[in-house]
Amino acid sequence: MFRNQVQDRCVERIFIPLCSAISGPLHYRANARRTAVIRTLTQLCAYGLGAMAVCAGTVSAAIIDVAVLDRAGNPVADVIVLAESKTEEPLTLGAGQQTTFEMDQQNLLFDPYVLVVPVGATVNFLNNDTTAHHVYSFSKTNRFALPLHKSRAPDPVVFQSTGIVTLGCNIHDNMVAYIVVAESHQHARTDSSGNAKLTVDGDLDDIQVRIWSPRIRDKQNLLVQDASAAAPLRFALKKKLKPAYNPQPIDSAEWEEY
Ligand SMILES: [Cu+2]
Repeated sequence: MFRNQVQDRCVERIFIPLCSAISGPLHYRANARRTAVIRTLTQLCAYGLGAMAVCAGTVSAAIIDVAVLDRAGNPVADVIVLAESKTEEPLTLGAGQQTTFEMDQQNLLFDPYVLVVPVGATVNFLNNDTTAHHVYSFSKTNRFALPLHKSRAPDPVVFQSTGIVTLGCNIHDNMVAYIVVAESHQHARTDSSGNAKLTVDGDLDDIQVRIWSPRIRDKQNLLVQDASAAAPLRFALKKKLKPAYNPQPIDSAEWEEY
């Protein structure tokens, strides 16, 4: 359970009734003053309980350092780093986290090339080209097609299963992009130095870290390590990377009759 949820539930179920009972007999004439006292007491109690919970290890947030290197020892940028549950209970989406995203189409390209969303997220497919696109996914877990759309926006897509979704367009073979459907909001991306900081909520013993990139050819078991905040996780890839994404934007006016 996340810290804010713990605090909110305790405030609602325990401290507000408790503090009301305490402050009631004080016979404050001014209701406003009594309300202020209750508010202060509940806030102090909630923060105290949150700190106690963290100290007791029932909730925690840790930063996991991750480094990804190619087979020559060079850093690999733009690798997606995901936290995954090792138990049957999947990680949960933290309160207030983003659940609606956009995948744009412009200059006959998808933008972004790689989009990471939590499972259950809604993705709106935009079209900023003057031509129509026909987006599809043949991915096992999230199969869909968005028939020709130009000025009319297609229905949003809700991604119900974790996994990698490969997007294509039936009209423009060059168009490709990926949607990584993650267990939760807990993910990061390596920078130009091949490093990422992954913030993880929960018990690290129950969490593993997975890396993914469309460039990586290594076997899946080499791409997962147990979470650890004690030392950086170092992923040393063994197979040659696929070429880096190097899109060639095309003026969609050339395709306007479609
Ligand atoms: Cu297209």
